[in-house]
Amino acid sequence: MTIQTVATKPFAGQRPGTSGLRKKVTEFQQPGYLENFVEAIFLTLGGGKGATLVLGGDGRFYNRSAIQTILRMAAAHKVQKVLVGRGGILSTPAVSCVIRKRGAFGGIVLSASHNPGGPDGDFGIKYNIENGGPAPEKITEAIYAHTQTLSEYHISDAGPVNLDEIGATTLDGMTVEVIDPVADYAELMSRLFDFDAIRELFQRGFTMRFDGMSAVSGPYAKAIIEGMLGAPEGTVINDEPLEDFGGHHPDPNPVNAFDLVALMNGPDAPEFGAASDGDGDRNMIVGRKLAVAPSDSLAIIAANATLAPGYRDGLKGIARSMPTSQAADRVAAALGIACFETPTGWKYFGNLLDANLATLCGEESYGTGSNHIREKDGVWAVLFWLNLIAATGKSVNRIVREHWARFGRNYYSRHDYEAVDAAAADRMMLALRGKLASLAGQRFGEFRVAQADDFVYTDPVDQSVATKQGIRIIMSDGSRIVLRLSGTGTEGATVRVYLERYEADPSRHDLDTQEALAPLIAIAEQVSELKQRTGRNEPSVIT
Ligand code: VG1
Ligand code: CO
Repeated sequence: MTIQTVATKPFAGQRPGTSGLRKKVTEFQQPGYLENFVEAIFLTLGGGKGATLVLGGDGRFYNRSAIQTILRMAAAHKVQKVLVGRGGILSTPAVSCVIRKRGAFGGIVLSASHNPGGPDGDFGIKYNIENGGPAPEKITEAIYAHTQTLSEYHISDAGPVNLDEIGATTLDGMTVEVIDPVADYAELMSRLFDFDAIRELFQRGFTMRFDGMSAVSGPYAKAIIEGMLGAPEGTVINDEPLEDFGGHHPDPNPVNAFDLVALMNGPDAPEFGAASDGDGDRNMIVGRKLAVAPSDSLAIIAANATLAPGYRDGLKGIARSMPTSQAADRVAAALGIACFETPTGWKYFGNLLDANLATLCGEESYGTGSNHIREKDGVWAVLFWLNLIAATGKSVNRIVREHWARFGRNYYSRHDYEAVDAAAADRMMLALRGKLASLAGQRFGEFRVAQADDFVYTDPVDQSVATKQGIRIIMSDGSRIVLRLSGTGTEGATVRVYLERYEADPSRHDLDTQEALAPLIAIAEQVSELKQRTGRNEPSVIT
């Protein structure tokens, strides 16, 4: 077997977005496209000599073939060892867990998360560093720079590795160890949560439905919730990762996890419903007739954290992405701990977690996690809720209502306008930026704008600065409108409008969310002229 040097060309648009490079499968299938990006990763690392890497993905179409290519390139770059999940399967949180537990140099995650899969769907790749988290911007920028200049890549001509049997083989002198994708992760979970109490809960007849959405979290949920915690068979459904996610959109929100929400609203609802996304890092928590807002879930987990054994000693701090509601801020204030506001994307939490400034992190986009790894973690969040339910004996509804009664309710919604004309979206954002100065102090009905800006984040640990992270229109009562463009979409632009309104009065905690937010929705439209500029009359998705 020999190492080949193959000529390649720079591909336009290989700049990683919010979480790595995400494109249509057909783009990734162009000769040299994946190889170009992987070569750029190795160039950024200064080669792979002697390193141990972790490799796996969410099982979507092209996962296996990409893994074989990456293994042959890793061998050409003299990587010592690659740990790869059986069948090419590793959830995003599991990659993070394995990197940390096995002391690996880094890892490559193959996923386009919640984006649709299949030959006409999306594919993605990202690099995670030694702490188990997504590479920070200076590394992703360096990878991008290399993709734009390199002219060749290196690859072994060895044959394919059998990914379906646990154990070690060699490929051109490099060790390939196929590992159980679930074992390390499940062991970590058993140390964080009170598995005995949750087991008793199920023994007493507690009912639950976990929807794996035919994506990667299924095997984890099945092994842990049914296997280790003794929930009856059938508690975890759609548990087998399929290459096209069964034709569904593996995005756990009330729109795409429609079946689960319908079940939870119906007469046969179990006591607890949950779902995760394509790569297993998101979570949706549902009670009877109540889908818990992700921002509320973060705040509730924070307020009750000490009930879980792994968090018994309390929290150092909480971090949330800027568009996430301020419900967690109120909990942090009550606990007397710091609350950090970061740009969208998990990579911004890494430094805060490493420096032990924050213990819990969350995003409004169904992402919650902690310092146990450096990614958000879907199954972890579900286990946290199970632990809370087991420890308190309360239903999801009661936990949520009591939280609102104590801290007030942050009505919250996100409106997404997908696949809009990219140039029109850019022009809209530009016009908004131009208006910011004049907005301050302006009155809109009951609201007065206290502050209007384009969010800038300075990392408290390394002082790196991220600019243009979203337009914020903050009202004097703390209500907010946030607008930003997605960094994960693969078609045109996706405009996200985030809306938040605080209500302290418990007699007003039963309003319909969209109605409660209606005045802010109207102001967002008036200020952005979104409808006219994008030609859209309503959002594609409301969460
Ligand atoms: C979206 C979410 C963001 C999340 C990112 C990755 O990004 O808004 O909160 O971190 O997806 O999630 P954007 O740029 O499209 O708004 V996932 O589950 O891909 O890893
Ligand atoms: Co995801």
